[in-house]
Amino acid sequence: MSAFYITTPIYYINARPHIGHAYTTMVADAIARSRRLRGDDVFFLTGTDEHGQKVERAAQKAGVSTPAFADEVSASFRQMCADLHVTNDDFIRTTEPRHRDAAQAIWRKVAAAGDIYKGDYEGWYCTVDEIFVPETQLVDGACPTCGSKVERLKEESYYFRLSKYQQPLLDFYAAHPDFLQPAFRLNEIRTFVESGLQDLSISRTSFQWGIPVPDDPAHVMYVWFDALTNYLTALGFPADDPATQDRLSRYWPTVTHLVGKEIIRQHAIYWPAFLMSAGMLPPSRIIAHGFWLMGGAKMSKSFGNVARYQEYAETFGVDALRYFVMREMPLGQDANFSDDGVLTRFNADLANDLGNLVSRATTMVQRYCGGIVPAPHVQEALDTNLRAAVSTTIERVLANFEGFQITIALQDTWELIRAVNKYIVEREPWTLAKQPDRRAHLETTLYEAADALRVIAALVDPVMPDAATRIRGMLGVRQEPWTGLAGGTLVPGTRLGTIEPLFPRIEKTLEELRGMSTDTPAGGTTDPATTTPATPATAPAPPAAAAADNSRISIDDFMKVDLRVATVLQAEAVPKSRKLLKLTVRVGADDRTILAGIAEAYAPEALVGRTIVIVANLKPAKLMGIESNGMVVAASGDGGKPVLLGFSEATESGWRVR
Ligand code: ME8
Repeated sequence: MSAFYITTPIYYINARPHIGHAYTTMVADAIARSRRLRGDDVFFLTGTDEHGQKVERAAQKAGVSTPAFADEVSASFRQMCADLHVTNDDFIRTTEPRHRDAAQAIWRKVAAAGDIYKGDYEGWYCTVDEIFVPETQLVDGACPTCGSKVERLKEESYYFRLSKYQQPLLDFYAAHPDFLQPAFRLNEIRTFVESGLQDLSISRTSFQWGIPVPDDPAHVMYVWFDALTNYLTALGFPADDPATQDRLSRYWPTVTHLVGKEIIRQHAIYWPAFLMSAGMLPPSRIIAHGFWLMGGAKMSKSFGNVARYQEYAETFGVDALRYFVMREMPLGQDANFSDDGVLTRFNADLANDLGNLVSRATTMVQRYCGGIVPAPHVQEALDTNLRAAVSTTIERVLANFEGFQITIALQDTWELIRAVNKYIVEREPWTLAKQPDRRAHLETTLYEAADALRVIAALVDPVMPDAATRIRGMLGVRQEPWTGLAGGTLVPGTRLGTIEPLFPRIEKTLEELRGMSTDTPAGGTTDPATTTPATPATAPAPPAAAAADNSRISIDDFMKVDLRVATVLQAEAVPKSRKLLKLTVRVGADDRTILAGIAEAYAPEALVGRTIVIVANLKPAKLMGIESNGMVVAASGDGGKPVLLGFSEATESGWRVR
């Protein structure tokens, strides 16, 4: 049994989980499940990264002690795992004593190697990403990664001799071309390392919420030094009893770190260098995935445009959410998260393709064979082709899971689902059932369809474990390992279980479904400190949890929002939308279309000629198939109707509002 260790990043606890965190965790879960199905000895780790200044500040803001704050938010990530049927074997918190011991032990090893020295740090620091930003990389004085304002730091600091590891890292990359996937990421990292590495500040003295540096408690460790060690803590490091040694050598360095692309540097440069210094081997694999975007921007708590997983899981089901994210985002690429996208995939792929197949295959065995799987009798081209498609799909899906290409594995599976549906349509069992002399064909068809469905259930199992279990329940079969998975092994005579609809089609529009405006992301929250590109003027007030994330913004941040006086030229209702109006507005010399969620408060004709205020520099967003170029600004109380901004003195269209 080969050992397979997979990790997610440990998540910061300055905000509650959103779809981005849920995504990485669900993908890691699907990979872990697929490896268990293959018979591997899997260890799957996730957890929370709890130290650092921003957590200290977030707790202060929430008016609770830092440990109490950490307990509460960490629990919400643990809950996320349970909610999303994630099968992690451990959940690590960096505030646990086992982790403090591990981080301090690594520090001691690195110090013993002569790679830590004391100096003074002066420079820029991004508290949101917890990274030091060289002056040359600042973008308009802000962090190049998240756009937040950086802080000037001047303090005594311990340094790690990262520069010493430039060549060893390059040698390591050369010897391990699969170390970082997708491959182009390794090229980027190589180029970065080749351009020269500076020593890294790895301690702070200006706050207390961290792991004390061994023998110098005035310093706490830089959060990344602390955080990266978690991957070893969970294996029992630094204990050196035989059982822990055994565990360590079993799972390390054969680990797969699944991370978002923004933290590749920490994982592909710092982490291997720390380990090399400590006399340990670098991790064997890093898989970097892309970002979920919403309204064109990265979904992120610091941008305030986050979708919460709970609402999607509630509305569509956990399996449908798991399916959507894994089907929609190919490894390494960015993808757009939209309500429309989820609903479309639900109805097309789950209700139509898979749901129909399950319903047809099982009800026909019920109807024509008394609920007992018949034996296959004939082997015509149609049947052998289907069997061949089943075998090829098994091979492809297993290989794609092994290569972490879950999206492609799902595409392969759906090709098979469609092929089985086509096979049923071509054979027309409902016609065969009326022709007693064609009973052999009828039974063969029903057998082959049910057998292929059994295989399909096995192939979707890592992504949609509940659906797989339910399909198996209907077919009257048990979960089977992927080793030995093959077509034609369904035992004739198997008695079907109770048939139930798998993914009933959702006929309602999203608006009807959830009593919401379709232009509001289902789980979207607004953050008054930031602009939410796709959020209409009538967005709900942020929930308390999101409010705790807000930080005050600088005048520079505010000035990024281009508010302008505009005149409404035309206004009309948007078909099928309760809340939206389509406005044509003039902003200076420019006419543009804007969708506004104000239909419940204003009749279109009452708006024509009116002077309003718009956000002019929002990225365009498509709502109900119409591109909106900007956002109308309105005031609204809790649950109240929006009230458009206007002026009591004369203004001109195009004037800036600030
Ligand atoms: O970076 N799209 O924690 P974090 C896809 N504590 N994935 C996303 C995402 C998005 N829009 N937003 C977040 C940290 N993620 C550190 C990690 S590891 C030793 C320390 C996911 O709370 C993605 O996996 O900011 C990303 O890398 C991670 O959440 C960042 O979580």
